Amino acid sequence: MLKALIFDVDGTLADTESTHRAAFNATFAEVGMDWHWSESLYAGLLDVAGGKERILYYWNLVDPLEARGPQVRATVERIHAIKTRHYEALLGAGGPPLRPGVLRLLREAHADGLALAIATTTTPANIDALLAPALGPRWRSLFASVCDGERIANKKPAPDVYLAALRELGVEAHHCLAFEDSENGLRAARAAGIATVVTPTAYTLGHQFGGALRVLAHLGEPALPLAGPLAGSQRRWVDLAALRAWHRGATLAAA
Ligand code: XBP
Ligand code: MG
Repeated sequence: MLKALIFDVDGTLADTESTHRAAFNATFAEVGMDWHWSESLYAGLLDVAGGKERILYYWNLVDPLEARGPQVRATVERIHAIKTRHYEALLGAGGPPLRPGVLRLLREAHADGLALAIATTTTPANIDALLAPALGPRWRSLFASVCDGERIANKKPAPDVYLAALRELGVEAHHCLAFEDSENGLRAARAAGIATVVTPTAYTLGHQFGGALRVLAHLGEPALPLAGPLAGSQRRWVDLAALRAWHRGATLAAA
């Protein structure tokens, strides 16, 4: 029986990585670093989950000697705090909307008594900056669990953040569905034993999604239907009936 839906944030709830990239570049300019992450470079850097880890990874690429200096960790923390401030300011000025079907499914699921959770690699302040405008200041009350990048040691593709969400939900993996946008995210959710629906973004279209329950352009809306009907139905947007049917199929296949 399906008891909970667990959502990734960046790329899944909203297509936020262009805003993250702009925040990183605004930070590098502010602190006087001659780094600039282009779309194509950033798409590759997204293989490294976590903004702090991404900064350190890139630093090792461009200046491995300096990247091993004694102050590097403190400098990365300082840069990342500035980046988070830029990201919050960009979202405050009008960030990307929630992706098609996300708000509708959150509301349908919550009304139907399913538990909702977030399992993300991003910084907690970023979740509020994205969801408060979209869901209101009391957005947190919609979710039984919010597990973010600062609460776990090993980021995606490690399963840690999903295992933490399962523990907080008090639900077993086979009673859940996860929603992700990236290969790392899919791997993390699958490693935690959770059947996963993938909705890639332009940054992750080329990723490998083997083992996904479904890979869809987005979750769809009556006003913004998918290009074709969902497999086995005439519906052109994902609703609870479709999720329950897919979850039943995954459960039978695993039996
Ligand atoms: C995506 C990430 C994050 C963001 C940047 O998280 O990997 O690192 O790219 O945010 P998810 P931070 O897809 O798991 O939501 O700079 O705060 O890490
Ligand atoms: Mg993501």
